[in-house]
Order: sequence, then C-alpha cells, then structure tokens
Amino acid sequence: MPRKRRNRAEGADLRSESSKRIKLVVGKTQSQSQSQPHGPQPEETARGAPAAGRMPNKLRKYWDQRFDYFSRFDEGIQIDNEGWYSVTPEAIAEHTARRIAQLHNDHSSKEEGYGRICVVDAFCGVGGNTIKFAEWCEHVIAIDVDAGRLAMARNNAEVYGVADRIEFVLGDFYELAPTLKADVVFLSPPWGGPEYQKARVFDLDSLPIRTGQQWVDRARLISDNVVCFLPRNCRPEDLAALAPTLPCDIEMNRINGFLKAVSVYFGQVATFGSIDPRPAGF
Ligand code: MGP
Ligand code: SAH
Repeated sequence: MPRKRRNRAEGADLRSESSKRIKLVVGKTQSQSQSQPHGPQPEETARGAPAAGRMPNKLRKYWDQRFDYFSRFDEGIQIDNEGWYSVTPEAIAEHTARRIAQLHNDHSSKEEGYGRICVVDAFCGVGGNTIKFAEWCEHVIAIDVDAGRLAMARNNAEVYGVADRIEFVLGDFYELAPTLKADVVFLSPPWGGPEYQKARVFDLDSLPIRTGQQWVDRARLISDNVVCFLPRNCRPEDLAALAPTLPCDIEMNRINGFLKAVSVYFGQVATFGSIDPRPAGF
C-alpha cells in the first residue's frame, strides 16, 4: 500500500534527541483481553451492509458508525467491545495527528522538520489515534495494558500499512512514563464507558484508574506537549486547570455536526493553528 507521507531523506538526522528511537522497558503484562474482536464477516464486508449478528445490542450504534471509525473497516479491522465505544473517529484522529505533526515545522520552509516527531499514544486501544499518528509522524510508541486490544491495534495498523513506524508496548502508562522519551504525549484514557454521558458535567477526578490530573502530571515527565481526548461534558475551566502554567487550547471535536468529544492541547502544540497543508511531496 502506498504511504501517505514521504520524501524524507533516508538516514537524515532527526530534529530532536527525543524523537530518536528508544529502547523500552515493558511494564508488567496483563492477561489477554476477555473480549473477542468483531471484524467484518464475509456477508458484511461491503459498505452499507447489515449490522453484524455478533454485536451486542448496546453496541449496534457503534457498528453503524464503523466506517467513521475506520474508513478501511472492511479490509480486516478488528475491534472488541471496549474498542467499539472508545475508538476515536478517523477524521478526528487525523486532525489531531496533523496538528501535532507541525511541532518541529519552522514555518519558513514547509518541509523542515514536518512530522519528524515521536508521539506516545499512552492508551492506544484498537489503534484509532495510533494509526493516524503513524501516518503523519516519524515514530509512535503505542501503549496499552490490554494484550488483546494491543494485538488488534497492531493488526489494524497493518491494514493501514503503517505498523513499521509503531512500537507496540504492553504495559501500564503510569509505570512506563518515567522511562519514555518523546516530543508529544497523547492521552485518551478510559472514561468509564458510555455512562460518562449521565453526568451533566463530567468530573475529571471521576475517571477510572487515575484522575485526569494524575495522568497529565505523569505525561509531563515526558514532555509538556500533552494532548488529552476527553468527554464532551467536561468543563473548559477544568480542562485548562490540568496544566495552568502552560499554553492551552481546547477543541470541540464534531463529526457530521455532532459533538463527540473535546481535545485539550498543552504546551507548544497549543500555540499553533489547526492544520497546515501537507508540504508538497510529503
Ligand atoms: P459516545 O457518546 O459513546 O458515542 O462516544 P456517540 O457516537 O457520540 O453516541 P451518542 O448516542 O452519545 O451520540 C463518543 C466518542 O467518545 C466515541 O466515538 C469515542 O471516540 C469517545 N469515547 C467514548 N468513550 C466511552 C470513551 C472512553 O472511555 N475512552 C476514550 N478514550 N474515548 C471514549
Ligand atoms: N484512542 C484509542 C482508544 C483508547 S480507549 C483508539 O482510538 O482506539 C482506552 C484504552 O486504555 C483501553 O484500551 C484500555 O485497555 C487502556 N488502558 C487502561 N488503563 C491503562 C493504563 N494504565 N496504561 C495504558 N493503557 C491503559
């Protein structure tokens, strides 16, 4: 499959020390995911095909949006139950990746530094964000505690032809963070399932596992360029308070006019605009 990004001289020095490939210490392992992947089934591989018989009813609405999550869904994409309700829609993941990829672009020469960054995807799930980071950035460290979902992310990255730029790491991001070097950290932690919508205002202290503040503080051991993907019912002032001394930009992420989530950008990545056109030949 032809790659989207190109034209970087082979063996060129990387722009920053932190974007060099690094050796990772893998944290404690988890058992295989209990969930079985739902991929396309033979009678369901065409666009507009009827919903999969294997899908639990409460997940059907996600199945109906499957091509919003992965435009190449019918080429062998795998998703399990948690993956269905957590995966970032492809258009949003693409937007985030394109914005982050500008980090080392000096804007005087469009090609200089463009995309030459290393991104940690701290909660890679089935790979919605990881795949787009790999399409737009030099290197991705994709972490998940769930071995089954990590394997699905790898499979899905292979479908998109970008697995070779991704280092898949099984482990707990909180434990791994002090060992990592990267230019940007992306945080899309579990929100506690679709029930997140029941609260009028989502409390970042109510995230399962650890609070929003704990995740951001941990990410900042790696870089002050931190991007969080969080529930749409978060309050902007709560988001900004996660790193009050850093530049901050908050985005509302919509698909077809429907608000899906919010993204908060901290650090240098908060200071430049939304999307730079891809440099010619990139
Ligand atoms: P949703 O509200 O469950 O779906 O999640 P949707 O399609 O908006 O349904 P509606 O009926 O409420 O309109 C919206 C988006 O949030 C999903 O597509 C995921 O990208 C993201 N998302 C949802 N959850 C429960 C999580 C989560 O736990 N973790 C992460 N990282 N993302 C989630
Ligand atoms: N952005 C992803 C979805 C992330 S869902 C996508 O687009 O596909 C959140 C993921 O975080 C789940 O897969 C869950 O297994 C993982 N997770 C939970 N706790 C974790 C931890 N401590 N460290 C790393 N991953 C974790």
